[in-house]
Amino acid sequence: MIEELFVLNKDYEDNIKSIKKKSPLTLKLVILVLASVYAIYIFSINLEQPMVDLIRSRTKLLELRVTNQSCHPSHVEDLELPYLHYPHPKTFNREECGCNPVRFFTIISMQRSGSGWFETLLNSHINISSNGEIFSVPKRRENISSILKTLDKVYNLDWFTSASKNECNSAVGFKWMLNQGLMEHHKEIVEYFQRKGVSAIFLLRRNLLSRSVSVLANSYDKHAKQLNGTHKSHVHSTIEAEVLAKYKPWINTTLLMVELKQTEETASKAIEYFSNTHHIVLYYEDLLKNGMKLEDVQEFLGLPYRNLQSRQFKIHTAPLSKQIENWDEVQEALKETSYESFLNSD
Ligand SMILES: *[C@@H]1O[C@H](CO)[C@@H](O)[C@H](O)[C@H]1NC(C)=O
Ligand SMILES: *[C@@H]1O[C@H](CO)[C@@H](O)[C@H](O)[C@H]1NC(C)=O
Ligand SMILES: *[C@@H]1O[C@H](CO)[C@@H](O)[C@H](O)[C@H]1NC(C)=O
Ligand SMILES: *[C@@H]1O[C@H](CO)[C@@H](O)[C@H](O)[C@H]1NC(C)=O
Ligand SMILES: CC(=O)N[C@H]1CO[C@H](CO)[C@@H](O)[C@@H]1O
Repeated sequence: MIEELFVLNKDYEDNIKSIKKKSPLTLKLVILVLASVYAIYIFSINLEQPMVDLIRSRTKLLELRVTNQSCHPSHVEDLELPYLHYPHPKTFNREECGCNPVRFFTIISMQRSGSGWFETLLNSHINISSNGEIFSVPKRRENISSILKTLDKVYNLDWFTSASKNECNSAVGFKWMLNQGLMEHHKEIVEYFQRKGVSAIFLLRRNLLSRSVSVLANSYDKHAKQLNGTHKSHVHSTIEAEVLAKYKPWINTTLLMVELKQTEETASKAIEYFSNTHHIVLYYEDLLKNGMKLEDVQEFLGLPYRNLQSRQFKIHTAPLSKQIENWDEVQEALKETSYESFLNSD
């Protein structure tokens, strides 16, 4: 805005038309604000204090409107407006990107469902910051007020992780596991998402038996530390993946049936809770098989399309029959149940 006024003085005749075309409202509002400020200056000498306060607050309102007016994006449908934000971070200035709209998102997922990999893909986009599993720290999810305070900080771009981007961020979020306070406080969280225009990205796994294998293998490695004495949940080479995939868990089939049912129910309950928010449901298997799915995600977030990349490698690549110690038993247990299809697909 300052720049525009400067140009106006320098070369009034040439520029006035284009500026008027670009932002006639902004100009009018600037003049209004200036007039109001002047009015306060004149009247504050003889006016009662409440009146001055009223005029001051009016001026303030106008100023705010001017700020937002100047950030009104072009080429955007009205339907999208609730999802476009112009944060004013406390910790830095968004500078030249101050008027680039920012979308807020949350990846809602479960452990061992590909969300770590998915996040590295998103973070390879120059305009996306996905800040990791923020609510893995119990203190931040202790009660709803600490949850909302954390969300406010993330969406105001004041949350710093290795994934934080610069002032030209245009989508900011993090990943949230279903067992990290999301289900307990779903009412308030859904209300927050609706009020603030947060988009939910569900990332789930179709084959819950594969997920169980991954959960067991990951929990085994926590103690076994197979990669030269360090535990890794994600790997960056095929060699590392092969080492971790060598372990074949033995599965307690009684527990397995209970767990599959619980996992399935929790996931569908979560989708139901968030059904009235702006959301998309993705499956890990589909993302692996179909690169186009990543275009859907970027479109959902309203971002310019980019080829997203991750340096992570999938750990379990062999058929399930080769990954489970007591395969015959597991096969027997799932036969003729609604989970039978898990045996045949990856
Ligand atoms: C994405 O980031 C680049 C570089 O920081 C910036 O020039 C561009 O305007 C940003 N795009 C959007 C849509 O915010
Ligand atoms: C919520 O938890 C925070 C700690 O994260 C604590 O400081 C605060 O007092 C708690 N608030 C309520 C209302 O329980
Ligand atoms: C373990 O360490 C050895 C020696 O430093 C190295 O050659 C090997 O590649 C490492 N293995 C893995 C799986 O990281
Ligand atoms: C499987 O888990 C159930 C339930 O915890 C337990 O009762 C049973 O003993 C376990 N089976 C084996 C073979 O460990
Ligand atoms: C609707 C909207 O974006 N309002 C914002 C206008 O700008 C002020 C700060 O200048 C924000 O606080 C509002 O949220």
